Amino acid sequence: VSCTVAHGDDAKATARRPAALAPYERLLPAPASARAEGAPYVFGAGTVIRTGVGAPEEVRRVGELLAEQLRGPGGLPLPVVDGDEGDGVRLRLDTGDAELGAEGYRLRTTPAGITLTARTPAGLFHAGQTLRQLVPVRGAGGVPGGTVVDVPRFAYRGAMVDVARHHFPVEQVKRYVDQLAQYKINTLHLHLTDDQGWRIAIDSWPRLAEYGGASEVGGGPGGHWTKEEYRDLVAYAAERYVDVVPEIDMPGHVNAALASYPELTCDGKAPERYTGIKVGFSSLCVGKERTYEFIDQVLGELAELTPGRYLHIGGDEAHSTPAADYAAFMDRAQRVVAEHGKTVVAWHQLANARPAPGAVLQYWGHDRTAAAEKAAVVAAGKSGHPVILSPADHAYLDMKYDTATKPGLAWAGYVPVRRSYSWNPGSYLPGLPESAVLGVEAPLWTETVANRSDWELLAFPRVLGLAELGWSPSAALDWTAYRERLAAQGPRLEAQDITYYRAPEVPWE
Ligand code: TNX
Repeated sequence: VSCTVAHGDDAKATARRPAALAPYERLLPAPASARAEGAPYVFGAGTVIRTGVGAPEEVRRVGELLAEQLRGPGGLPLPVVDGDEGDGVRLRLDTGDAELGAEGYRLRTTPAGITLTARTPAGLFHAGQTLRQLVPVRGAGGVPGGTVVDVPRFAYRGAMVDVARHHFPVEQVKRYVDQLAQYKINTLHLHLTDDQGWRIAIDSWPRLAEYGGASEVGGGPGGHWTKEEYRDLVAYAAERYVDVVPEIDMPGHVNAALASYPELTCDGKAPERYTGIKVGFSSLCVGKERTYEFIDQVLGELAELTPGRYLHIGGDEAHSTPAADYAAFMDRAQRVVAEHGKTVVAWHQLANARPAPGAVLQYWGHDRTAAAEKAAVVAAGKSGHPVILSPADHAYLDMKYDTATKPGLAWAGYVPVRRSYSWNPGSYLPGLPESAVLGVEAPLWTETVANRSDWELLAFPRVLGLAELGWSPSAALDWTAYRERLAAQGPRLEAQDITYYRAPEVPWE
C-alpha cells in the first residue's frame, strides 16, 4: 500500500494510514525470511519458558530476561523451567545449524508452542526480541503460526552516545541499552571524553574525572562515572548482547584533560575549563614524552575495564595539531592500544595518517565531503581496514529532523526520518565493497541534549532505521514498506514510555 508523496515534500505531507500489516510483516528490523503458516500459539496462565535439559547457565539467563520482558506489568507468571518437552516457549541451542552464524536464529510457532533455535545465546536473545514483537502490544491474542529464519547483514550494529558534552547517569544509558537491544543493535560506543568534560574515573590521573569531569556544555555541574558504575553498565549491556566500545578522543578534543593537568600542555599552563560548543581548538602535546605515559596509563586502565575487543581513540577534528604531528601521535596511540591487547577504532581522519594493521575506521562524512577524503577511506577499506559507516547526513541522531525540532544541530543539514533511512550501507561509499563494511552506527552528540526527553526525541524513531540498515537484507530495504513497519512500532514505543518524534512522513498507528 503506497502513498503518493512527492520526494522532498515528506516533512509537510501527512502520510495516509495504510491497511494494517500482518504480524510477520511488521517485524522491525525486517527479518531475512518469515512465513506465516498455521494456527497461532496462545499464551496462558500455564505457559512456561523451557531452556532444555542441561542447558548452560547463560541460556537460562536469556530465558529469565525474556520472561521478564514478555510478562509485562501484572502479566502472566511465565516461569522458566528446565526440560524440553511440552508446550510453551522452548529455547534451544543447536550448534550444528551453521547457516545461523553467530547471531542468527530460527523461530517456529505452532499451536503447541514456540521454538527458538540458535547456535549461540546471542542468537536466542535476538529470537526473543523478535518474539516480543509478535505478541500483541495490548490485550490478549496469540502469536500467529509461522516461521522466521533470520541472520544479520552486518556484524557491527552500533549506537553512540556522547556523555562528555553533557553528563548523564548510568541509569539513563542502561535505559537506552534496553531500547536498542530490542531492535538488535549490538554495540554501544561511549564517547567518554571531550573538551567539555572527562567522564570516567582513571586511578592514575584522578583529577581527570574529579576536576575535568566537573563541567559540561552550558555551565552545568557535569559529573563522572566511577569504575564500578562503568563496569556495571558494561555488564548490563553484555547481558543484552551489547558490546561496549569506549572512546577517549585524542589528540584533539582534550581541553578537559589539559585543564586538569598542566603537564600535558606544551607550555605547562592549564587552560580554563570549557563549556561552549566549538571544536578543534585543543591538542595533546605531541612532542612531550609525558603525553605517551598519559595515554598508556589511561588506555591501560580502560582496557582493563572493558571486555570487548575495541578501544576507540577518536582522532577527529584535530585542527590544532599539525598533520605530521597528528600522524606521529596516532602511530604511537595505535601502538599503545595494541600493547593493551585491543583493536583500534578511530574516526576516518586516521585514513590520512597511517592506520595500523587491523585498525577500524569510522566514516562520518556526508554528501558534500570532498571526493579525496572519501577516496582515502575507500582505499583504506580496500586494503583491509574494516569501515563503520556513520554518514552525518543520514546517521547522526543529533541533526534536527526539520526546522521545528528544538534540540539538535544542522551543520550536515536536516535529517528527516526518510533521509536517515534512505541509504544502503553496502553500496554507500563509491568503490567500497560491502565486504569491507563492518557495519553501521548512529551517533548521538549531546551539545544540545541535556535530558532524557531530548535524547529520546532525537534518537526515536531514527535509530530504528539504522538498526534495520544494519540487520536486514538489502532486498528488504524500502522506504514505503519501512514506514509502515515503523508506524506499527508507535504503540510499542508508547508502551515503553519512550519519547519519539511523530514524523509526518510516517502513518503512525
Ligand atoms: C562533529 S563527528 C564531531 C563532534 C560534534 C559533532 C556534532 C565527529 C567525529 N566530531 O565533535 O559533536 O560533529 O554533530
